[in-house]
Amino acid sequence: EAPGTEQELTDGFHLVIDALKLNGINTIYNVPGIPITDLGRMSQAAGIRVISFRHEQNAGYAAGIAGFLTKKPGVCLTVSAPGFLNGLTALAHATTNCYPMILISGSSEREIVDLQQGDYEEMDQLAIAKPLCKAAYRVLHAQDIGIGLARAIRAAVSGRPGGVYLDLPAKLFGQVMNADAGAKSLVKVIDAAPAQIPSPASVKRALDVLKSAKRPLIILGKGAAYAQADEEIKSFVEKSGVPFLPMSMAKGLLPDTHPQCAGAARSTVLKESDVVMLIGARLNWLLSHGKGKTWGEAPKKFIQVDIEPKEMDSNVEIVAPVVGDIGSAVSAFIQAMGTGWTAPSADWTKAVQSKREDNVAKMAPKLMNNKSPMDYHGALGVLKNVIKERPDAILVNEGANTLDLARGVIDMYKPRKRLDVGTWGVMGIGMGQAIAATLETGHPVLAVEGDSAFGFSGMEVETICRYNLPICVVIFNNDGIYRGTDVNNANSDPATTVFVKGARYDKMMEAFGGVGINATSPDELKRAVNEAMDSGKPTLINAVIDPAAGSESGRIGNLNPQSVLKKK
Ligand code: OXT
Ligand code: ADP
Ligand code: MG
Repeated sequence: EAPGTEQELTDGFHLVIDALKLNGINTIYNVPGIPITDLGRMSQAAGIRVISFRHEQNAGYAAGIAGFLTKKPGVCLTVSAPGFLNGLTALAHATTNCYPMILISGSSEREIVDLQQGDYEEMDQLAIAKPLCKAAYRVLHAQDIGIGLARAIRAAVSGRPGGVYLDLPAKLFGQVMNADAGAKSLVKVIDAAPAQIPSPASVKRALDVLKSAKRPLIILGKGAAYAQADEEIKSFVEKSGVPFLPMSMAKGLLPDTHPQCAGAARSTVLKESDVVMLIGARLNWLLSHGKGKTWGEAPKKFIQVDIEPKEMDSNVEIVAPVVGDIGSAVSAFIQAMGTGWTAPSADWTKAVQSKREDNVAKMAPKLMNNKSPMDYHGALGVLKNVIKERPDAILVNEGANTLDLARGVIDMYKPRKRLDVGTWGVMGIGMGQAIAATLETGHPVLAVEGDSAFGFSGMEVETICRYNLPICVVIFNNDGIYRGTDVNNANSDPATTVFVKGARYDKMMEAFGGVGINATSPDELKRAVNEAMDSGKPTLINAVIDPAAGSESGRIGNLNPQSVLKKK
């Protein structure tokens, strides 16, 4: 070639980075290694925030919750085979929970993998990912990187959001092509999640059913929180005058202290209501599939608002399906209600309110006890006030008793501030979600963790310290799973549910330069948490809980199969 005519070149590495940036993806959650170490380094150099975790599952949970919080796909980047598999649980979790996420994994060479010749970290990753996510794609040529990422983004966020797998074989990263052609090959996704307007007939049908109710109920699910239609949802609920029940991650869409909130009258409203409008909530196990004892004797009519048509009639008949995005649907409701909407009868709303007041009053004294070692309520009474005083802080919550009791006790005041175990009730989301929550929103995080729950992602306290994040982890340390009091009489091994007694998780935080505190009473806990939340320093508080305080599986002990033969 004559001097001055050499082509400007780009390669797979740069095309992936440029494609991400073009689509506004500015954070990657990853664990480095062959073949993606340089992709991480070069992404960082190019201005993308690259957060390196200690285990891919935690990076994956971070990416999933980032998707939930931002409506953009959270990106997790892993190495081949084992790294990919570590990330896959989180991808399946994102899909199950309808969080948009893209798991990008490096992979080994197709020629060797397909002949099963034993490549480094050989695995047919695309085939394995496929049944566990919404869509799975592989890119083999540098010029297809742009379109590959565009497909992944659109698949993750359009319709019902979910997890997408993008397979990038090692060889792709080094492939070169002309820089101009490379730039032209990139695709900026236009309108990745288009509004889906529900049909006017379905809107009218839904309102007619709601209007006909004597004892209506609105159930808000995490789809409603995801939709970011906060003002519309609040206006609709208030205009309707209907009591609302928030599912756990929908808490705060309207404050738990709102006069129409029926969170503290859950059994009553599920049993007694005659018309139930579901907004972004599925009739899965968390709602007893819409039938049985939980729902009482009286016949019930269900209205359901969801973006996924197949969700309708999944468990029981939906008499008024409204298929569309929640923002559009709720706006259409508000419009169609006009000015003549009549609130439900005071008999109903007063009955709900009085049940709620009873339950709140019953709980109040428990929250003020100052026992040491603490019980759940004594400790949670403190944390309830921490969030009340800092409604912008994000609460991450996992465990069994630690989860179920915190969900009831800690009131939420703003949308998308409560992040928990989701649809699978999975342990291990804690540190990943805490890290992404503060990075994506800029708000501090209070992570309330069972000691078992924490163990699934505990090594990420190093990550929290490394990035100096404003996260306060409170471990409800009751020496084990559900309780620390089980005994094994068969041999000298500890009982299967019990951990090292009196463990000091706070020392883990100190090992990495964070603040570690051991709190044995509500007063000590209060002081420590307030200080942590005010200072923003990475903090871990070992909250010593009475090992006998919990119950088997928290509020869902009924799901444990029973052996008729078990010796008592
Ligand atoms: O109306 P009624 O009278 O019924 O009263 C209700 C409300 O009205 C009322 N309420 C209130 N009263 C007063 N004031 C206020 N503010 C208020 N708010 C509400 O309280 C009651 C109860 O209300 P709630 O909670 O809304 O209602 P209910 O009936 O409980 O709702 C039903 C459900 C199903 C919707 C709800 O229970 C729910 O959301 N549950 C989620 C449960 C869940 O997901 N659990 C996690 C899984 S458990 C288990 O599987 C665990 N594992 C196994 C494992 C897992 N999960 N994952 C992996 C990867 N591997 C293994 C393990 C290992 S948990 C676990 C670790 C546990 O140990 P830890 O040490 O971590 O934790 P500890 O238990 O603390 O030791
Ligand atoms: P929860 O566990 O809080 O009850 P689920 O995860 O079961 O909530 O349900 C969330 C539902 O919300 C899913 O069925 C999903 O299809 C739906 N969804 C998610 N985003 C939207 C949206 N923007 N518009 C309409 N429905 C949505
Ligand atoms: Mg425990």
